[in-house]
Amino acid sequence: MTSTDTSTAWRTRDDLRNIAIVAHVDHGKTTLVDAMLHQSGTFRENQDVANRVMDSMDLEREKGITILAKHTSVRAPATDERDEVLITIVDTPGHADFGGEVERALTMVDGIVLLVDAAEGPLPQTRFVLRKAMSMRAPGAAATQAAGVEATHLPMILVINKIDRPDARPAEVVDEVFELLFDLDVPEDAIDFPIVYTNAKAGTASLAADEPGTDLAPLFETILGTIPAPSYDAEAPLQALVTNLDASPYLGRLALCRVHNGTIRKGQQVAWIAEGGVTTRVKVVELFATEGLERVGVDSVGPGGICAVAGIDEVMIGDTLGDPEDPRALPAIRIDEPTLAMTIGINTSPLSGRSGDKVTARVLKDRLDRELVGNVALRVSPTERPDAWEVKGRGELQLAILVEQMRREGFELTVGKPQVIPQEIDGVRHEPLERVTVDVPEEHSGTVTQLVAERRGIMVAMTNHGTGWIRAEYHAPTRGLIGFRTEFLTATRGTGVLNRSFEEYVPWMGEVRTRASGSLVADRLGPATSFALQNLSDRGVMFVKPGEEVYEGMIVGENARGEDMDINVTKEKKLNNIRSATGEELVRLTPPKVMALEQCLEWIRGDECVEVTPDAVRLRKVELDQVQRAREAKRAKHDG
Ligand SMILES: Nc1nc2c(ncn2[C@@H]2O[C@H](COP(=O)(O)OP(=O)(O)OP(=O)(O)O)[C@@H](O)[C@H]2O)c(=O)[nH]1
Ligand SMILES: [Mg+2]
Repeated sequence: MTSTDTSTAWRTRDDLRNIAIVAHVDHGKTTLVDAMLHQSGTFRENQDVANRVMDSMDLEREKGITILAKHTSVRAPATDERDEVLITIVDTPGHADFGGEVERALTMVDGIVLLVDAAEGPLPQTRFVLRKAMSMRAPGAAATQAAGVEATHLPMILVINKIDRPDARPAEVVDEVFELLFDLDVPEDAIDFPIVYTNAKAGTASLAADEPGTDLAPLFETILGTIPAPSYDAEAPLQALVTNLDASPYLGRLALCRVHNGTIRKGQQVAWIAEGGVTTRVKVVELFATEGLERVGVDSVGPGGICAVAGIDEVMIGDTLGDPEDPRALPAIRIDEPTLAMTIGINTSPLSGRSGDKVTARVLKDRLDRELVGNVALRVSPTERPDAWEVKGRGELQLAILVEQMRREGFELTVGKPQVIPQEIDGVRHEPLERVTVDVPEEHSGTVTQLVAERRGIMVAMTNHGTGWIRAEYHAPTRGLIGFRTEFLTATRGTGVLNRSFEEYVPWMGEVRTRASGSLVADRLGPATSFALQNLSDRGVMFVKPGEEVYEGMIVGENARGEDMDINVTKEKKLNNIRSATGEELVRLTPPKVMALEQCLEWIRGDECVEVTPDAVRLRKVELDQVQRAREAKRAKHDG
């Protein structure tokens, strides 16, 4: 911070609080926000409000997970002791692939609610978000620093949620959170935080694990008492950090800002300080604040406030809006580097253009560029091909969600296998390592450890809760974990639970095992026949059903043996007069294995890719021509 001489100018906005709710996936963040909205009188009585109302994107509702961090605000009514307080709550995603959203959200707030499931306890993403929060200073931290206190982390409240679960073990889970904090080596004052026990579904909170609550009042009071009001330098000029972008059909791009110092006013001229310090004078055309789930027009937003600004079409996340007479940039938002890359190109299969209307390289590039604007954790770079780009992100799910969204918009794409992004550190090649937590029935723990070991994973911890289930933690390279989930579920007969999160970069770990099976590859164009599929069924598991169009180079099944095999699935039975025969064959045919897009991306090998269209997801070889492919395979073998 620049101000060293103005310790007397620090003020606080006691009428505001800004918090982020962070947790591992599914621990109940969005459900808790629902309850907070309901109990603060945000909705009209008997207003019909959807469950998990903050999960407003189609894909969020379908998958039941939060993908983008979003904020809302509620009012804590005045009491005898204090005036009304506006609490802005940022709901964040728990899935590790969307960690960039958490990093972004933390730049908007002055404290966190760390939510932990009362039965599951801390999991990899709990660790990730806690580590982030513990390494971040609140925007007003300079104030406490000016008062002689070194604030090195965001203040927090621990919420133990799902206290109603029959297998809840709140006391143990609290201990596990303390262990986690010690393990993260946090400063001593970070260990001192209040604990609230909640049932988010019922909307109750209590300060004691064994006393059921009646409403969320204890949580609201704890937030007001623990999370510091935003502080600001009363003598500093306007400084607002752009923490997110949105689009309005009428107003164009909206910059979501956290005001750090000064006041931003509708109609005023501000200095827009972009990356690299490029400063432009722009007008605040419209200014909005958030009330519940609505955006409402306002005339001004003061320090500590969160607002949306219209009028700056090219604004980006991390930019600062400042005083034109005295523009001062705020520190940029730090986002971890992407760990995974895949190529996305136009659809080059013989069946291209059958269902999508967005098929050219130009529309594809435009779409990817647009995605970059709001998605801080993604990067796009050119490849040697003019019609394909390398897209980098944090994980398979994040990349798969992008592809799924584009597919729904009418795109046809060719998507390559996700590959880890190595990093050169001190001249040595490094790769991402993840912390993997598995919960499995005791009898499967040996098999799982062996599977992880084959992928160069090492067990770092193991706990037996005495319930017949084991929790084991491993360190394993991301490279080895691509495609692991499917194998893990098979090994545990679908009972196991697997969680992963990025840990650190480590020196390249050498070769890792990938899928053991080969591919069954169609050798010609045409519809698959039940006759051919029936005859080939002993070769392995089929992915296509009779009548489905296939082409040369398309993967139609998984070979039980290690190598690829070209097969003809279009072969017709020699015609005779007994018509009933085909009917019988249809009945006997095992149904094809259908994989979701994400599974497909995990399943393919380096020389394979996925064809994605609005109507179909097909697996294929990168090189479709079988003669060419055989030649390449021979050469690869020869080269060792
Ligand atoms: N029994 C019980 N279930 C709960 C409670 N809170 C949430 N759930 C359930 O837990 C599931 C996940 O809830 P969400 O609110 O979507 O969890 P989340 O933390 O927002 O998940 P992500 O955003 O994907 O990380 C839902 O089925 C909720 O109904 C609770 O207190 N008790
Ligand atoms: Mg959520």
